[in-house]
Amino acid sequence: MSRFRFIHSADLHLGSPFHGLSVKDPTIASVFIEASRNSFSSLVSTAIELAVDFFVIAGDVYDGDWKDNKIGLFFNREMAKLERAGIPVFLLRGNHDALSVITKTITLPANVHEFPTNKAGTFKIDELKVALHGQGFAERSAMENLAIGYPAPVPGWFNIGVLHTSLTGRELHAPYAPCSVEDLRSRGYDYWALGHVHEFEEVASDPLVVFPGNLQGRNIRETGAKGAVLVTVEDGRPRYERVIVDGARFDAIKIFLDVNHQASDVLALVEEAARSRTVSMEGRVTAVRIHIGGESDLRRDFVLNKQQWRDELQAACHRAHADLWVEKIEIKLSDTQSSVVAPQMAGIDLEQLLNPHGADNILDEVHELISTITLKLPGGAGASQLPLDVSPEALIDEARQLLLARTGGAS
Ligand SMILES: [Mn+2]
Repeated sequence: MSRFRFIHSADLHLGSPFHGLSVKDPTIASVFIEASRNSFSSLVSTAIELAVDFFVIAGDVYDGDWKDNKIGLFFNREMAKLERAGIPVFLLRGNHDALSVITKTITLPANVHEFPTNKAGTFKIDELKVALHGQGFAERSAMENLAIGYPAPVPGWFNIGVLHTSLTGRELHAPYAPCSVEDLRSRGYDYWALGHVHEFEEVASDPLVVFPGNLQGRNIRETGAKGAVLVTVEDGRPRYERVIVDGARFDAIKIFLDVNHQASDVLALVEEAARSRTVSMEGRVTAVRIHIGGESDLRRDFVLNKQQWRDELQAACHRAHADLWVEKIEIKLSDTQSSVVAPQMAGIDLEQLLNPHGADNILDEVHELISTITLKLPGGAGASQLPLDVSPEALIDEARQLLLARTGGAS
């Protein structure tokens, strides 16, 4: 009986800028900032402990070009640990670390084998009778179907396709190297090691087509447990298990209010929801976004006493678990009918004045201002890439609601 094991990982996004967490405690913020490196180190340690036969990385090792060599030095150090343990690495470039994107280099150890970017290439591990086929990205954007250009399988060997792709389209992910599961199947391989999509997904079972997801959630859109997969191949048949290596987590809590809920009920509801998260946290520091929806006269109070509510909701989370931190609070409440009173202020119809449809020129001005500022930033980042936590629309709406609440009106 032949048996071997390998790690399939993707989307390390080393050097990814961290934003979106407004937790004031610097120790907590640093847990999240360090997490992407720590998760990769943890995966490398696991691979060495398990003495896997090889290690696959299906793209996006780096989030983008390096500011300096620090991130390259970190990656080299981890690769060298694998080299000393006798574990070869098969590396593919994705859209974030395409050949044209990464301009700096650090010489990697000899155990690291990089797939070509001009055409599909094959690496063979003779003693295991394993062939790995892959083509990395030359440019940030790869609009052609790369999979159909992959070579025929090596007969009688275990063939692995390594590809960075969005397949036929995945929500929140740019459409790169588009292809169908049928295209993959047509290659006749035994396992497809995909990358790009940050959610873990078993796309197909025959043959196995897997997105391992990223190693560490980077923002509120990347919730839940994160890691790679450990693939065990016995007599040519692969099976996998997830290897969870994240060091910090994102989660969301949703509560709905009705007219009968008082302020104390809100705290109790959030605390109860927070308690239900303590198992899935698995001991990780967790940043949680709290969504409050429904119909309630507390809406104005949330607007007027924002900081006090934030602190109370944080306290409710801490009553459930010491490592549960409020990432952000989203209030989507509507007033009850009885409380709607039009604001009157010296004959000015404030509500009309601050009408959301009248805010269009304010929005235009804000966008213009942001573009002017971004052009002056180093690197000349486009305004669309500005790492704002909230959209200008949301900021304007918040200001509007605050004004209306202060003057006693509804919005
Ligand atoms: Mn990608």
